Amino acid sequence: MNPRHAMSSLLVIAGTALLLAGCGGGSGSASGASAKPSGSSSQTTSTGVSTAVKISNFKFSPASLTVKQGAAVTVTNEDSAAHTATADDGHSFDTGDLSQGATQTISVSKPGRYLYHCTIHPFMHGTLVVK
Ligand SMILES: [Cu+2]
Repeated sequence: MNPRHAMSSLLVIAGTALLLAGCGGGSGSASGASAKPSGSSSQTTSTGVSTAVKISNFKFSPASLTVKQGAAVTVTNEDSAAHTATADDGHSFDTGDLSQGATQTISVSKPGRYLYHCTIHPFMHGTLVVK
């Protein structure tokens, strides 16, 4: 193998690297995206903030719940009758029919004030505020 040949290809590589670095201009910290291996670190919210809605006696409790955007809200039906928690707008979230003791998790990523109801008992209303 010709050593000069090897050297020149090294130079080419170095030159390319310089060009790439030169193009970055200014804020060169963009490449700091760390690819963490997904796994073990499932974060549990230990802040004691309630992100659960219970349905009992044909009422949502609490009637109004404020959560952070994307937070998981657990809806549990404690009545013997089936209920749903369905966004009034018809698409933001819907637990579907929850039979007694059934639980469904919903989450809303867009901030806003969401009114919801039970499709089986339209007089049941609740509010979910997403911040
Ligand atoms: Cu209901």
